[in-house]
Amino acid sequence: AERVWSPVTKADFVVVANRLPVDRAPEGQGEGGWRRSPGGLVTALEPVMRSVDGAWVGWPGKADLEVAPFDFDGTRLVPVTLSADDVEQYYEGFSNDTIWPLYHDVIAAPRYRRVWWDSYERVNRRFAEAAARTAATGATVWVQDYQLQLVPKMLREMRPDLTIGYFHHIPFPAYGLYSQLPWRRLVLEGLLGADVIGFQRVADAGNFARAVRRLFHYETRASGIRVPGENGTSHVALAKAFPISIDAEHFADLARRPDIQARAVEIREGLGNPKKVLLGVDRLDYTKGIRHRLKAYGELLGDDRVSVEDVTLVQVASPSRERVQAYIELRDEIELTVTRVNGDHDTLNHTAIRYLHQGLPREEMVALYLAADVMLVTALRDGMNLVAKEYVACRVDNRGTLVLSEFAGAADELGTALRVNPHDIDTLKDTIVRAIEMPPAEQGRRMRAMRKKVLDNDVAKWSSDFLKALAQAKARS
Ligand code: GDG
Repeated sequence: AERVWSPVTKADFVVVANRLPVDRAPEGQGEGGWRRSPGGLVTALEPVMRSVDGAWVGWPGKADLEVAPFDFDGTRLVPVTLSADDVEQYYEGFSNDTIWPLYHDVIAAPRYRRVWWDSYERVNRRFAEAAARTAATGATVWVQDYQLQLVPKMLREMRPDLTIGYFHHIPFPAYGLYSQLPWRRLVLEGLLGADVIGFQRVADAGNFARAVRRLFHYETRASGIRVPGENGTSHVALAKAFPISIDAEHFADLARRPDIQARAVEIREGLGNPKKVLLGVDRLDYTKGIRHRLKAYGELLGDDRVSVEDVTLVQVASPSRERVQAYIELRDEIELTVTRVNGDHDTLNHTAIRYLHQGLPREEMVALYLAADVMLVTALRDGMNLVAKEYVACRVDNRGTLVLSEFAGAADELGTALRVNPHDIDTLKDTIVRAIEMPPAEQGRRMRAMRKKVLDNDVAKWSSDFLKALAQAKARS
């Protein structure tokens, strides 16, 4: 049934995320000029949003865009306006050039700039205020990710009646690195405003709890941290792992579609029918280990351990954060490497690396997963890595080999992948060769075990586990 929202209707369940779940649609398309954005979080929360009186607070994705709250597909969307300066300082600056590199173990050097921090605080407050205006009395609010770490505390102060959850999609670093952050106490205090703080891996929750003990000496018991509040009050913040996942059944359904299977065959033909297709799919990001992967593959060609006649690597690098300097430099390095490897090894009929700096439609991604004999996930640090789980979900034929970095959260669950340390180029090379040569029976044994994991632990289970923990927190207080 259609719910009718009036401007004063308050929501019992509110998601707060950097981005709204919609993008501006091209002229004449979409619902009211908007269309659902393809992101994973949107799909993850869709079933939850459908079942409750939900609202979603977030940025509409374009600077200086002022839009009144509106309804989309049964959800109330509450836009938060960001100026061009906010985008530069809060988003590209503090979120993506300070927190992102610091939390991914300083693979790139974090930049600590006070004006960025000021903007981060200001914008976090704007999100908290929008959430406070939107939430009904006693509502549950679920804050998403590292752009909004200060929101839980701000919101708790504005609205002590709310139950507040926070989920951290990226790693939480060891204290030795975290302690670099000039605002390390303020960020922890921000997060500790939540009743449940969710992380991808047990190790992330551990790093967080250790940072809290070092800086605040709060009492911790099991996963619970007692956080003192105003005048003698306190609350317990639960810091725990809730590994995120995908809509595995949806991916498997796509992979069973005859047109998509035909497309997979066509892709292989287009590549000159190599014996083996290797695949990498990543946002173009320095955390993903794309350079290490290209280095290993290039050396294998140079050593004559693989031949371009037999093997092709398809690398999809979807454009990302294109105004941040580290990403501009990374793109140049990767494109130089791709050109060099291809220049050295291509023949007129075969290419070593087919490189796409493009976002592809979901169906095309699934066809690629089906076309790939070996999936290379060589992240240097990654909260989870959903690409690894998508590949597994799509292999309804129980074939294919996943090479998976131990530095990706997915490695905790996908124990029968070929695990690798991507910094160790020689072992990475040996592992790629082993994957290329893996007999079908062994592929099947490993893939079946991984498929069971991913199908049993899908994204619906992730959100319901988290929300159950949040409901228990509510019951306790
Ligand atoms: C963050 C954390 C964590 C990529 N290129 C295309 C495309 N994609 C899709 C993939 C996948 C998603 O984007 C990427 O998710 P990942 O998990 O691999 O990585 P991040 O973007 O860094 O996500 C990560 C995640 O949050 C969730 O918590 O796992 O660790 O860094 O779904 O398929 N999709 C399409 N075309 C592309 O070209 N359609």
